Amino acid sequence: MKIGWIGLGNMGIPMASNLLAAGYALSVWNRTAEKAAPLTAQGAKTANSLAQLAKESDILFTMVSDDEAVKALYEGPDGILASAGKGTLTVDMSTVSPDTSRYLASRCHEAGIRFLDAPVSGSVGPAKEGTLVIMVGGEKADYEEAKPLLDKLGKVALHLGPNGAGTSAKLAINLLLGITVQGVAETLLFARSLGINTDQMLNIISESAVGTPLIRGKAASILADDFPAAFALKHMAKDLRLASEAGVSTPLAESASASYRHALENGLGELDLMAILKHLEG
Ligand code: NA7
Repeated sequence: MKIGWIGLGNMGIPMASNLLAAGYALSVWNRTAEKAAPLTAQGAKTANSLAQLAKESDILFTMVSDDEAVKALYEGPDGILASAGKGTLTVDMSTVSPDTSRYLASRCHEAGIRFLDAPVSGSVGPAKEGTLVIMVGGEKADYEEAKPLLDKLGKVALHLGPNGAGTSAKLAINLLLGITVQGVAETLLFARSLGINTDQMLNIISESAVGTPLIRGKAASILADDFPAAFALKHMAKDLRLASEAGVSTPLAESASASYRHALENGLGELDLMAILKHLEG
């Protein structure tokens, strides 16, 4: 089975690396070709073009920024729809709107190409450890075919229903993530205003019923006032925007969405989403 991987950003690199480490042969392609270097050092082949990779792969993973990026890969003149052979199984692991997943699935099906939406919960740490939570929409048989590979990327890979079900679940879990991180930031600033220092407050949160691995995992970053992207704030702003487009009443998420959007406008998009704290500090 020939495996192709497209998208070598913060998430794509460690994920593709895990497939290589598991012994799978992999060919990769990224818009910015230099980013493939750590993977070629690990034994990956690089494709000369997106079209070549799409043509040669039996299973083709995409892990890129957003709806526009995924559509560009599929619909471009030398893209996946134009180049992949009939029966190719494509697995889009990017976080995009459920409408985009369903649209691309239907374009793929018209072309005789198979399509799974399989976005992940978990940032760079779980991507490196292979402990992501993978949410899959599409045909059950296609899911079962992809599952041995997905199991190398995540601790769980769940089939949730037809195309769009994976991306729907992803927007739901990130709605909770966005609200939680905004809530932690507000809590710390509230406590600070009342004279409780951040170190003490983080300790209290960690020991309390609302202490979670997420919050404990952000503590060092918060205390150092240093926010390298485990999950970039720009992606959280995107996910809450996509959630709001679903037309469901989510008052807290809408408020958090405005907050992340303003932080993005203030130039914090490339930092970790926890940098929402910097934004709220003003
Ligand atoms: P990053 O680190 O921002 O990486 C984004 C990747 O997407 C990177 O490989 C980009 O290529 C690629 N990209 C972006 N736009 C395009 C277009 N138009 N065409 C082709 N490739 C593109 O994101 P993460 O790895 O953190 O996240 C990936 C997804 O997981 C995202 O949906 C998150 O919400 C969750 P580049 O290297 O810039 O050439």
